[in-house]
Amino acid sequence: KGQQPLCLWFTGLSGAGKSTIANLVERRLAAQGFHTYLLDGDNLRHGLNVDLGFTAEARVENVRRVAEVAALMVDAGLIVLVCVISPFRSEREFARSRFAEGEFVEIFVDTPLAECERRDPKGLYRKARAGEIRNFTGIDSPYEPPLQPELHLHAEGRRAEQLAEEVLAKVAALQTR
Ligand code: GGZ
Repeated sequence: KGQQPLCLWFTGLSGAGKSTIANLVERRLAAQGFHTYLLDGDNLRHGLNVDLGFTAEARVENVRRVAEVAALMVDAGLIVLVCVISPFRSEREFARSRFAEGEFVEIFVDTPLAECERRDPKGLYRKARAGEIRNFTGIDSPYEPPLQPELHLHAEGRRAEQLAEEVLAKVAALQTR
């Protein structure tokens, strides 16, 4: 049986939970027999995007490359999960433009900055506050929240498993159309 290829585009602040949720979703989809691939911004920055930093220009290029790679993978029939902050609306709209109608699913992992900062899993917020890191999203670099995402995950106080269920329900709905 065929699968409806999709790009599940997770956007949100550093520490919002994008990768955690996407990993849970991917595991569940794989267990259901779907062919998937997870593109994680943080990992891609060690390879494909190793030449890019965090200026606005670099982020634009980062998101452009990730979108193009995701589009190739969707073309190959995969369900691609993309985790990048992708802070600018215009770049997310560019990403959307690379896919056919209905193939691009923008998922806003909406965790308030205060909560991301409390978690601070890599100590990056602390460094940004201390001025040791410049251009940190939410501190001294902007994040433009999606206005009409396909899925808005109100993530504060909810478990990642629960949020993954919401994504899986969306994917299931899109498979039966
Ligand atoms: C934001 C930064 C920065 C700055 C390093 N701003 O939570 P993480 O650590 O593991 O993932 C973040 C990752 C962001 O890369 P993206 O490719 O997703 O960003 S973008 O879409 O804006 O191009 C974070 C870490 O890199 N990181 N410095 N200054 N996040």
